[in-house]
Parts: sequence; structure tokens; C-alpha cells
Amino acid sequence: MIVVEVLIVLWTLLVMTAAPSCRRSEFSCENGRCVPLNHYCDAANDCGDSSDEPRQCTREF
Ligand SMILES: [Ca+2]
Repeated sequence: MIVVEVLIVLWTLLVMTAAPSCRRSEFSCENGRCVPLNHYCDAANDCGDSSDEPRQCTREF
């Protein structure tokens, strides 16, 4: 049944284009990635865009 295949493709597209939501235990990076909350402000760039390491995290200076 080609109708079923079309429906599957449409559903896949819908899932793929939907904004990925992080779990409650995860931090939402600005680039859409999710990292565990305990990786927030741990001085390591886990998101890849450093959005998990905002300036206010830095206590060194
Ligand atoms: Ca981090």
C-alpha cells in the first residue's frame, strides 16, 4: 500500500523537523543539542557552541 508509505514518510519528516526538546535533566544548547544539566557551567564546551558555558559561569577572573 503506497498510502502507508507516504504516511510513514510524512510522519518521519514531522518528527525530524520538530524542534528537539531536551529532557528536564538536560540543558538545551542554542544549537539544539542537549547536554546533561551537570555539564552546565563545568568549564567544558559540551554544546559545541559554548552556550552551556555562559560568561557568568567563569569564576576564574
Ligand atoms: Ca559544559
